Amino acid sequence: MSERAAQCDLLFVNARLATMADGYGIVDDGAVAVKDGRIVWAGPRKAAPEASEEHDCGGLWLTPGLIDCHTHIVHAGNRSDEWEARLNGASYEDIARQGGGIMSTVGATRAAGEEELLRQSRPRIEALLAEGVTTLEIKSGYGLDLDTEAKMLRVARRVGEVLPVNVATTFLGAHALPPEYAGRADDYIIDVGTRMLPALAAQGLVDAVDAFCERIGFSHAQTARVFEAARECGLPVKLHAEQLSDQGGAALVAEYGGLSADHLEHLSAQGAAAMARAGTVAVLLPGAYYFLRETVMPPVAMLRELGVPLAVATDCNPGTSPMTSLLLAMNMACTMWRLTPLEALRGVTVNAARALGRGDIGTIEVGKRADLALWDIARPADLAYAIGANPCRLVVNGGAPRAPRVCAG
Ligand code: DI6
Ligand code: FE
Repeated sequence: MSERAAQCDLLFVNARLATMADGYGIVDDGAVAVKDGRIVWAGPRKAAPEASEEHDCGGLWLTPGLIDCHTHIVHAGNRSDEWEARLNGASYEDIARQGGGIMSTVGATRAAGEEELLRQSRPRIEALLAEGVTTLEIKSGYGLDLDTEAKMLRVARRVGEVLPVNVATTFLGAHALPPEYAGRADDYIIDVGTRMLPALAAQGLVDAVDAFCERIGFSHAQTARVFEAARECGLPVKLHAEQLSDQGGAALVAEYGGLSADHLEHLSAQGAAAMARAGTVAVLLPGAYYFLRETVMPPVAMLRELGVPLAVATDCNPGTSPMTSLLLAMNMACTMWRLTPLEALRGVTVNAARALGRGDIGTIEVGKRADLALWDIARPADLAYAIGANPCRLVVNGGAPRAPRVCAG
């Protein structure tokens, strides 16, 4: 073995690379060298180092592993019954009176044990993993009490242990007002900030803090209190902002140096400018827009012009985006909102990494984690182009290759 051979343990060869380092970052006959789970070299095959082991990619396209940077994928129960009732003419009020809506998911999630919560969430997560997802953000927010929020976050951490995926957890205690606090939203926010968040953070369960700033959620002032509490815990913030109305949430999260402002259909020019100044990522969630049959689009052209990084995610949740395909989210963002296929792919790789504050993933570059996906496609635009296709042929997590489907049966 030559000295160079010792430089890497595994070399992916005969791949067309979309490194996403700059634009698509295409390398036609490329190779990627991996050592100890990290990328130690990437470039044209003819200049590649030697390795103890080679993996022939058969001329397929290799991209960074995909990143779903906004999900509520850990939850119990299902709301297709409400959805069917609404399509048969029932009103939201009828459904709410029968204990439906977000509170039905809260009830089911509170009632489920940890194993059961994992069992119900697992097929949804496996669907994402089959499409080349290697990092997944998971929010709490269907517990709305300390024990259940902790349970959701523990299950989220366990997902990262039992399945081949990196998990980033987000505490979303300020998602909705629990029935125990009816008429006392300020008291609930105090509980979220002074008791729940510090306790969960002390257990290492929280990577970031989120809130739902909306007329039907929490006010600008209440959201600011949650962000103050996050700052005291040394945790980064993100926000469900401007989904249904303009509450000035994007400017608020930008003021706190937030990682991302998500949804943004009703974003103002001032909000967008504040995000641009702060480097806050715009996370676009086409699944919720589609499922709610919204008509006001996020101001993509304005965000693009201001240089705000765009990310795309599933928002997987039982009420407004029962979606477990990140490739479909890419297609929807292009079709409905005119993102380019390049923007869509950057939105689930390099910019999604940024929305999670993760500098170690999202591109194929030296020093990054060896999280990769191999695709049987003609060109990278195919990932956003095809509806319902899954051209993923191999996934690599921290240097370890696996089949796209992880389901044991
Ligand atoms: N915005 C939404 O669209 C979802 N949460 C949020 O903050 C709704 C979640 C649900 O209905 O279960
Ligand atoms: Fe959401």
